[in-house]
Amino acid sequence: MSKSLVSPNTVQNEEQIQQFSDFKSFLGARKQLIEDYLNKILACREASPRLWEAMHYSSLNGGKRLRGILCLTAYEAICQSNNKLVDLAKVLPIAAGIECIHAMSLVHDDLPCMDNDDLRRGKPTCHKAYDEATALLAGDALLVEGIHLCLKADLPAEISKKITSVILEAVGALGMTGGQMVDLENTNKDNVSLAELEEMHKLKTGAFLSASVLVGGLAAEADEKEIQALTIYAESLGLAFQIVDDLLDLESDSTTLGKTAGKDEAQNKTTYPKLLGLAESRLKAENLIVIAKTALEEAKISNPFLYQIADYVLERKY
Ligand code: GRG
Repeated sequence: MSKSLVSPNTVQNEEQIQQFSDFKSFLGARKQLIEDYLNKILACREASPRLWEAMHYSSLNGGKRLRGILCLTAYEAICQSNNKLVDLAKVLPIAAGIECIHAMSLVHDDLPCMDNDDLRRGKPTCHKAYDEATALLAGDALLVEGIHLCLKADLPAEISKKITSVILEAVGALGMTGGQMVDLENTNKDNVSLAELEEMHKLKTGAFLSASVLVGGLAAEADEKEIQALTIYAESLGLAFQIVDDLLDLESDSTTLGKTAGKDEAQNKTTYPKLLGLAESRLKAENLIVIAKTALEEAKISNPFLYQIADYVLERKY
């Protein structure tokens, strides 16, 4: 970590916060932290080993852990801004819970009645590796486990309640689930406008990604100004993430993506490149990343990795 970007007064728990020389090792270490925790939680084999196996298979099968890492990093950044002790153990259950809920959304999204896909994270989708009923139940159980983990974090009750409520709102009918419904309704429709596309993605992808950042800030007891900055950062990041997703679906291949490339066109979905073209879509994503980083700068949130995650969202290859 570049020392100049970290306040000299920053209090850090050296046992838990290693100093990373580069962004790649930071991402790797945070991913490992989340996965080690998930491995312990999902090691249970009681009642139905097949169900637990399917849950394990669907959540510990690769994945960038972007949402969990965003939660941890937002927490760390706000603690650092306010010279508070960083104790990642306090938010790790929330980061892991977020990844369970995310895994659940992928399992259900891949089902034949939704996007009907065979490949996820470079492996057969849950319903292909197991069967549809097991995939449905594994998704259900991952959702419940995710919510339970959010409540298990060692935080004051009021904060814990607020965090769980933010996450539930982001995945419910006013968030991800609602967005998925609109996506299904928009499929095969020829006249979806840019405003409608944006609204759908704000719900389907943006709301949960934003919540992942926000709850990290809430766990660190961010003030109003910091919450506002994190909200702008997260919403811009969420939209940029989706635009890049559309571009990758068009420009990359299934091996690199770990999921079926070219699906949007095959399913006649409206996308950013379809409405704006490739160059303008990329420019829009780049501008959103500038907006995200400017919001952090203006609120004097200086954790370098929060900025680098924004660049990573733009530059990612899968
Ligand atoms: C959560 C209650 C509840 C219901 C889910 C199926 C469904 C309803 C929603 C689908 C949401 C969905 C799949 C949105 C797509 C978001 C997206 C682009 C996911 C890919 O995220 P990455 O690239 O994946 O971060 P990895 O594999 O890296 O984790």
